[in-house]
Amino acid sequence: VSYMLALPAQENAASGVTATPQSTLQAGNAPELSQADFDWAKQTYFERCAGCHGTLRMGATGPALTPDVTQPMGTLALAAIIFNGTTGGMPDWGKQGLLTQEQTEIMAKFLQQEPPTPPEYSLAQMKETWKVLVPPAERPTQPQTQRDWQNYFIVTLRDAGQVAIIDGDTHEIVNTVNSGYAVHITRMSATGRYAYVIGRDGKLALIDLWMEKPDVVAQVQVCYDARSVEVSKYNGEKGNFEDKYAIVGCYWPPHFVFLDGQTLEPFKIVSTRSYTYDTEEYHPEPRVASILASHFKPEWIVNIKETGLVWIVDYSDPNNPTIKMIEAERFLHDGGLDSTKRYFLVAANQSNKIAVIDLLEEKLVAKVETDAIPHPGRGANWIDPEFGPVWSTSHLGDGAIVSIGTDPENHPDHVWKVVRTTPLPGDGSLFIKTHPDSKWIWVDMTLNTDPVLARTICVVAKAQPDAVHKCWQVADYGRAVHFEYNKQGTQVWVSVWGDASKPGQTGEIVIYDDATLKEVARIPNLVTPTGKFNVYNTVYDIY
Ligand code: DHE
Repeated sequence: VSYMLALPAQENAASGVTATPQSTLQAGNAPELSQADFDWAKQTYFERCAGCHGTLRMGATGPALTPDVTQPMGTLALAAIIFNGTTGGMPDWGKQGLLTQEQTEIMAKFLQQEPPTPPEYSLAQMKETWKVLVPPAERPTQPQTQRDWQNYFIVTLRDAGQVAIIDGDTHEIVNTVNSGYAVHITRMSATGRYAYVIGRDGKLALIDLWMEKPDVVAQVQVCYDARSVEVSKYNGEKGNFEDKYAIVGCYWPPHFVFLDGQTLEPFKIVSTRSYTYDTEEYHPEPRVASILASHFKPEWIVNIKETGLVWIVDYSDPNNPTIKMIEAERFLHDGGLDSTKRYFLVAANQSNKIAVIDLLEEKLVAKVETDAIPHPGRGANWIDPEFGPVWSTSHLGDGAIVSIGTDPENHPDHVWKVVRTTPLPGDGSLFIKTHPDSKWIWVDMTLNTDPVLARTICVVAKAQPDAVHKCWQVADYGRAVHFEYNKQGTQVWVSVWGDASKPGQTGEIVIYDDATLKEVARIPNLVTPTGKFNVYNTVYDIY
């Protein structure tokens, strides 16, 4: 199955690239490239490289790749990095067999050219893609299923361009629906009734979980490249916004979009092009990283990666939104709430810091130095036997879990400090998870270069958090990635990425009993299962 992302047809015209009649391109000192090679490299860069290096190649998770950087390096040095990867997280595209030697050289030459700028995307274009398949008036007025729909898991089947809706009680697949390409995350509406599924290609699907067989009831594309979606959750003095609005955060174009929560009609676009928080330099591509809904105010916390600002966006008057811009740290990525939901902790991954935002007072309260490249997902909240309430992250660049004190009231000496570092057998961790009722913290090492560690997971005992309690291989192939608890907090689901072309190794979900750590079930034959979002835990931010 191809998981290629296609740039829209008008991209070529708008960038002015293919419109040029000449057959070779050369910018300044860049090596020559035929038009066909340039077009191939442009598309491949967008699909494989832009996520980390930026569409305009200004750098974020990966370093900047603008001609002033790449031309002095030259074709050979660049091609070697593209082929072999680096220990800093650059994948070995050649060794993995995804690019040939010739293709890595074409890419190396392309990187020495000026980056082409993809087109913008207007509300009118969004509306052309907008479809309401089942209008709100024709949807069920109460759940049509005997199943506990609040215990459904929405599971990304990344390379299939689908999500599976799986019953958390019976482990049966209730339905598999087509979604955007390589779905990144799913968030539930405030009541849990709707699931909002965002594809990497900016396609948003709305699934009604009250249907007997949950299915897509509306869809729309709001950008070419996206990673985040969130819903309005507030219900209080300022009104009831439950299930009312959704927001999608885009990588390209750099903007976020407000949509009607019931129909997905897009109605407001806010550009994030602006100035870096520290040097006040214009940035043409500040991408929208994680978005979280406040539980206390009609607000979304929108993290602007390249400028390092956390925007608190008030959605109570969404056509005239007020935005408070909080200076935080550059390269904001993923994050979550503390156990009281008052504080939001977000990784500034390439700065090796966690920024802490007080959502009641709407200000930055701390920047905490961590190990290399923190990558918390939404993190893990638990009570440390010595330091009280903490929030933890694992890291891509270091084999360690770092725990940060989160209790200003009763543990003021430890608050917003790293109170504990728990070593792991390896680096390359993407996700960590726990549940308030669990005695464990679960952690993966998905991107470790050792294939055995990449499919190994570990648990740390909250009662003895100095070292891991136990590590084991989840499968004898592939990589283990991402955890989610069931609604009861008694079982943990782990994904295994496999290879769809190898029988018996397609990919699966492995389910463990949280009390005993014993395997209880496997859901086999899933194509690259990735993020799993339990309805109840996602609505209430339980992690
Ligand atoms: Fe993710 C969360 C961006 C690579 C799986 N990822 C996020 C979020 C962002 C993001 C901004 C937070 C969303 C939110 O909370 O609103 N991810 C990016 C990238 O820019 C990056 C580094 C490169 C890219 O090109 O996309 C990237 N992510 C990956 C992967 O390679 C993963 C493992 C598989 C995939 O689908 O590509 C992956 N990202 C996930 C998952 C989450 C996520 C499963 C949600 C975790 C959670 O529990 O909340």
